[in-house]
Amino acid sequence: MIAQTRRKFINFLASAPLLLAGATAARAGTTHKVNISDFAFSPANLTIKAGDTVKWTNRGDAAHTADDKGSEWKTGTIKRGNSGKVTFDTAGNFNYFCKFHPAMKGEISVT
Ligand SMILES: [Cu+2]
Repeated sequence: MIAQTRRKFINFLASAPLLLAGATAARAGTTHKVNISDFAFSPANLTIKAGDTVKWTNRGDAAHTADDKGSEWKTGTIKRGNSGKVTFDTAGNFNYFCKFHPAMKGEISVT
């Protein structure tokens, strides 16, 4: 009897990580691509859902960044051929720019 109860408890423990993994997978969002080329973000305006990720890829020669105007997030320097990612967990409107070339601007709307 005791052994049986113990086995049930062990089975419960074994299933817990699977339940957690399932919950995480259900929330996994889409990854949206933004290209950086000719000193511009393309697309410059993007509407995504909370939980989604934006991936910026630098297709040009100069290094760039995507920095939130409100300083809530930034990609760090993205060199030629490299990418930077940000996951947006909450709804909001984010204007961003390149810290090296402030005339480069974009907007992410998280719904
Ligand atoms: Cu730039």
